[in-house]
Amino acid sequence: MLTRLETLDQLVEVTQHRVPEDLTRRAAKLLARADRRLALGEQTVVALAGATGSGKSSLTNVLSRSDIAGVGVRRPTTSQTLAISFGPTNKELLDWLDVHRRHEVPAVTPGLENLVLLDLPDHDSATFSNRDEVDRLVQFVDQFVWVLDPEKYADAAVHHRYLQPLARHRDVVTVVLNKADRLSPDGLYECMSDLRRILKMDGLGDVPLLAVSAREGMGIAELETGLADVGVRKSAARARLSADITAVADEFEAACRGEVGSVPDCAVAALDDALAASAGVPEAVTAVERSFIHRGVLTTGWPPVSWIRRLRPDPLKALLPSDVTPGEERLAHPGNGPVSRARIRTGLRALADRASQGMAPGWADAVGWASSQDAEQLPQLLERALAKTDLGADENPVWWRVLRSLQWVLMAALIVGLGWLLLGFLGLPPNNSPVPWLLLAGSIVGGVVLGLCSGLLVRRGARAGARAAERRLRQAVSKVGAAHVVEPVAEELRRLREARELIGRLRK
Ligand SMILES: Nc1nc2c(ncn2[C@@H]2O[C@H](COP(=O)(O)OP(=O)(O)O)[C@@H](O)[C@H]2O)c(=O)[nH]1
Ligand SMILES: [Mg+2]
Repeated sequence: MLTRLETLDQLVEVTQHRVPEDLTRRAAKLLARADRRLALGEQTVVALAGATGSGKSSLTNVLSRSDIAGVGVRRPTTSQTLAISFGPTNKELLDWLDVHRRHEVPAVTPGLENLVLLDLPDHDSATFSNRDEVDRLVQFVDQFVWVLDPEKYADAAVHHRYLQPLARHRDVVTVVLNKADRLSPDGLYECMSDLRRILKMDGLGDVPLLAVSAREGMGIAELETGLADVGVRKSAARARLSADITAVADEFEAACRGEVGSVPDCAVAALDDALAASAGVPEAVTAVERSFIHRGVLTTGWPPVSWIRRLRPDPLKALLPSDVTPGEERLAHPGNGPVSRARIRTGLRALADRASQGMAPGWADAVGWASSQDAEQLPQLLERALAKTDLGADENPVWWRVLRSLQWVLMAALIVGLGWLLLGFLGLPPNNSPVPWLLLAGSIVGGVVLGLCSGLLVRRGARAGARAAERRLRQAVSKVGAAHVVEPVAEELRRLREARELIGRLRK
């Protein structure tokens, strides 16, 4: 019992804000009630309940060998609950039950001394306070004896309002058909079969059902032995609370339904795509490629042409300044615009929807909150993560330098050839050697061809460099997504799994 209460306690905590508030509140109330009830001793509180005139007070008198309970001929007489203790009065218990009409009688049957019998007010009474009293006490008693009579045993109101809700407590319910003396043996048989049928429909098919007569004494000994047994077992209070726990666990089960998997990989990949797009990764990758080409051509191209590129800025420098201090706001960044924020929100919602498919609404909402708890900071977090990512833009490959040296050798040849020709034009020394022309033509053709070839190589290298940068950028995005979106969602799924495990333990 204690472990079940502890389990319920954990369940209330784990499911708080994820199941209807009313359920949390009732479960917490049940825990408080159980603590209190268990502290109040092992006496069993048995309530005689039923419609006005069914004979509750008469049965109370018969069982207590007294005439303490007022018996009404036509009008209901019980307006206040009466407690009969078959042993020393447990004052705290009756105080807790808030029952003030108290009597003590000796126990004639062994076992009865552990019993407190409550004669409940009539529930179909015109006085509303009586109905409230029944509704109140129904929550507190350990064992119910529902008294029906041949005239009104099938009364739909009684079955609907009281007996059907008690189905979850069938372990602590006994039904008696009083006034059996009024029926012929055949009539009684018929009535009992019919009643059994109705009880089955109420979900109380297997509760003990007795035919008794308070007036003639029929079935009373059997009822008394049954009650004494309950008293001896001293377990009715626990059984009642246990049934309450099972009932509330059923409600938790409904409120925590749904498959609990993990966050699907494809949903994570889709989220990463959305985050990457919102943070401008594709643009950055293009910029890396362009910057690569820019620097490559600048370094390895034919010098007379490639120097023009110096006039253009490096495409990457414009997009991602390398010195980003934490917390720095850059309004112009694509990650902060409304479009990219909308992209983030859509991505988060898609992930939450995938992860919470088939879940009860409270949990689906919780998954939604978990996915978007850091949504506001995501643009900055992504920006910071991307700013720290190495784009490979600082290291120029060695072969660029080799090609550059070659280009300069060719340039040197060009200059030598030009100088030579210039001297020839000035006529110093007279010469008509073809060597300067060869030098000139060779260095120009060689430089241009080499420039074109290295341009091709640079472009191919640029694509590879861009791919590597993209990999690193997406890794950085993925890390932010994992820490600020996927992990909180996974935490929620773990919580639901834990809740379902606890519910499973309670319903076992
Ligand atoms: N014939 C017969 N009448 C009974 C029996 N039990 C109670 N009554 C009568 O039914 C009426 C209502 O009884 P009461 O005990 O006041 O019912 P309560 O309203 O449920 O407390 C009274 O007139 C009783 O005499 C019984 O077993 N047989
Ligand atoms: Mg009465």
